[in-house]
Amino acid sequence: MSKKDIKVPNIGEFKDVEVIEVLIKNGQKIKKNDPLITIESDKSSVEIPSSDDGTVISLNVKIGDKVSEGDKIIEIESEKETKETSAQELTKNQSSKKIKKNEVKKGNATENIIVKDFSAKASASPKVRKFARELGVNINKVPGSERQGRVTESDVKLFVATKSYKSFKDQTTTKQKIELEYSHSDFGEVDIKDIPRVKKLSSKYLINSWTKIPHVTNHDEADITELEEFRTSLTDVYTGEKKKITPLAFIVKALTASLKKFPNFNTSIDEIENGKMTVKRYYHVGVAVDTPHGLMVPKLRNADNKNISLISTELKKISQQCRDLKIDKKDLFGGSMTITSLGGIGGSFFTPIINYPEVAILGVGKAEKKQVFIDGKFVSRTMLPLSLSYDHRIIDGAEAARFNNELKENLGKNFAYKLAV
Ligand code: CAO
Repeated sequence: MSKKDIKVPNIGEFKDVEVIEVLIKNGQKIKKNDPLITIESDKSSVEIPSSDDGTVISLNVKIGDKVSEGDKIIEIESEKETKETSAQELTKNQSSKKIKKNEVKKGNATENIIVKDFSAKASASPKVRKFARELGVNINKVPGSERQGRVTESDVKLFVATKSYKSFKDQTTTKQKIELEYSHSDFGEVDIKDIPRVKKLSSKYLINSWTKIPHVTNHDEADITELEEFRTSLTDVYTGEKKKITPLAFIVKALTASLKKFPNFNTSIDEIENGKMTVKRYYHVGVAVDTPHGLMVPKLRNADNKNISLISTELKKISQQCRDLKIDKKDLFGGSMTITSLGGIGGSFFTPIINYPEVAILGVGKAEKKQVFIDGKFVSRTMLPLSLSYDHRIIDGAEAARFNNELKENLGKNFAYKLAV
């Protein structure tokens, strides 16, 4: 047994570049050429493979770190006798498809490093290629979202949507272009900063949603007076201390109950042209989390089968994982419907953008005490602002208003969630 450091080899012009994926864990057995990390420059991304077999005993990089040649990625324990580990050991037999390997010097050790460059020949299934051809799209220009840049049908759709938006924008922003003839710095001092990676990634989903989905937002208010009395009275049975459960856990529960009555809200339309929609039988509620890196939307899986305490615990866990960039990528996909709550920050109504490919999103504002006219007199009630945006292709305004009524019922004084703490 011997210990060995695996370092970043010579990677041409990639210097001080960001780690965007860590593909291995502590304790994991790895083989020579297994991908360890993915790094990304402005133009392309690169997977760094292992130069040896062994078991990972320490992980020296995390997502967001900047690395250059010679930086230690991991330490491994090898069963073999120690051999000199160097970039020169990297072999040419990388099984993964090479997409482009310019930027790598001839005879250099990094020949088998995969450089993904979108101008190179795309990797895609014959079905996806046919689909792109039918839409008149050059598949080699489509950025692939799968590992090693493989292009999926959704990537092609997103590419088309983004292009249509761009040409629409080009046609409609002539005036703005004239204004942009001036540089920002013509008017004073400015700083140029990198747009955070999470924001860059989410922008394509936001544009896709905004340009493809005809959004409508219904606003309403739920009377959560009794819910708030109940929530703030909760104490831990063992310690007697107040339980720290925010209204959001109750809203998740009320939402899943509403989704069960209104299955249209738990659907996705992948292709309106083929006349099909997917009705989900699961209830995975997405929750928008504000992180220093940008907005992320992890899913609370099977929220219908979980009690309020468990939902609250999981909510804290997944939001922290997002903030630490430790969330599994898969946990950001596969949702039923999303809740975006600004209740802890402030504000009442807003117009949330649907988290594509879902068909609805619930915006929640800050609950406030208000004077409400009930049975001929004003009474003080705690009112929660709701902003429900929906895809008008599938959901009609009347159905949305009924959905809000159901939601208000589930958050209201006959709250069934009481049984579910
Ligand atoms: N009305 C009144 N008070 C509320 C409330 C509401 N609707 N929602 C939360 N609060 C209170 C909580 O009870 C908590 O009070 P205490 O400090 O007294 O315990 C406080 O506000 C802070 O709550 P929180 O925001 O930390 O927790 P949460 O469970 O409500 O939210 C999370 C968790 C992850 C959703 C939140 O931290 C967050 O990131 N919010 C922002 C989401 C966002 O950016 N959405 C916009 C997307 S569109 O760009």
